[in-house]
Amino acid sequence: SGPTLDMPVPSSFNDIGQDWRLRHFVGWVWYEREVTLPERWTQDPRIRVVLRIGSAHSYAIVWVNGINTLEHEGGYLPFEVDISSLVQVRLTAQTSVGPVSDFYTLPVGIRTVAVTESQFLINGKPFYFHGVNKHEDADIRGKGFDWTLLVKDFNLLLWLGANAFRTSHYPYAEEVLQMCDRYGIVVIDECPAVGLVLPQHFSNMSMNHHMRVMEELVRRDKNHPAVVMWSVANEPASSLESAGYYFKMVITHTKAVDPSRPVTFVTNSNYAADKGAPYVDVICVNSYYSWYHDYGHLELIQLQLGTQFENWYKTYHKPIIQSEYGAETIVGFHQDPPLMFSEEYQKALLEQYHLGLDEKRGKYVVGELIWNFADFMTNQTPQRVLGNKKGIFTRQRQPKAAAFLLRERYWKIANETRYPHSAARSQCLENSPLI
Ligand code: BDP
Repeated sequence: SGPTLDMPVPSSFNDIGQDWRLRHFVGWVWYEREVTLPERWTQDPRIRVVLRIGSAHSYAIVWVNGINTLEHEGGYLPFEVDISSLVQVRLTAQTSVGPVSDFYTLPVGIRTVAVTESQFLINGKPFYFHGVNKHEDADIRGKGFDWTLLVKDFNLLLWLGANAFRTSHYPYAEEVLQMCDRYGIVVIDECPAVGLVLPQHFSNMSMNHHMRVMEELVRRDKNHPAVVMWSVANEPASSLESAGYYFKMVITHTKAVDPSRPVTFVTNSNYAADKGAPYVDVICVNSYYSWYHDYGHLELIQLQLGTQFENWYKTYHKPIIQSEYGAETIVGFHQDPPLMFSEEYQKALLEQYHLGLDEKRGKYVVGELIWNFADFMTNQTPQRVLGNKKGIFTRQRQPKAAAFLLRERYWKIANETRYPHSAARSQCLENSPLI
């Protein structure tokens, strides 16, 4: 009928979006839904088809196939209407082009992905990842799938101007990838190989299992155009001798299963010691300068980052993504000059990283993914304050100061690099930095 917003039901449209006009809106809203009925329902005249509304507040007018069908006053309580005649009308229209049987639709997009010495190309054009790492995590819900949370997260990604995320550190629910396809968010799809740190993790048994997992991942996600690269692991002990053969095999196997996409793993090993890096298409490197290393020394970040990038590039001549960087930040902690754990420190650390990234952006650095999109729960350790607090949003999805900094940066990059002539298609897509 026109522009619409994605709106899971039940949920609060006041809370789910980032548009202030909806934050306090009270009044008429239009809710639209397309439903496919089983053929039998529409063909057998003895079957009554009843539309039941659980509740709609407070005055509702219901149209079915464009026909004003029912009005109801008063929220909270259910009401219903017999729509048998309406769905039969629709069937007649559909059968005029042939018999209709039960079906489901699978949207498939077409695009190409390629990697050069210094570029990541989507449809032949250089692409820069400006995005986040995520987790499937929220208060109470934990890892459980939740449409309301998912739509909120996508609204936040659009608000932020992000065009990409990595499914750290495991495959996410399929609905997440469906959303990425629709919203134009690019995905680095990661398998659950996190914590490969002991020599026995690189055994043949482990390797064979790893290959099977990659097959399963590719089989499930290969039809999502949003997926542009596979990540076979996060922060393995890739400097171990046995890691060389291991990653050669796992990466070669993944490429054989899907020859159309680049393959990587995310490293935190030293460039000179990493045995897996020769086999990846893109170097994805995590570093926590001024957090786990030289903590407190923000002034060293640019130097360290520059050295990191140059060392990796001169060794491998492959495009590089800064796949993690960040700082623990307790929302509401303020300190100036900045000290660790304050919102000011997170901002200052990001600023220094961005200066370092901008030095190499457009040369061979092809992306940056902040750690992390939102605070998330972990087991308790002396390094964690009720979980990991490196989110730019809190676990309740409210922005810390750094979120505004990142938003300005991502939209600036999006406006520099977005494809021209991309007309907005609907309200939910209109803000997508990718299309
Ligand atoms: C990185 C890991 C990530 C952690 C992060 C951190 O890849 O899973 O959450 O460190 O310590 O090394 O915050």
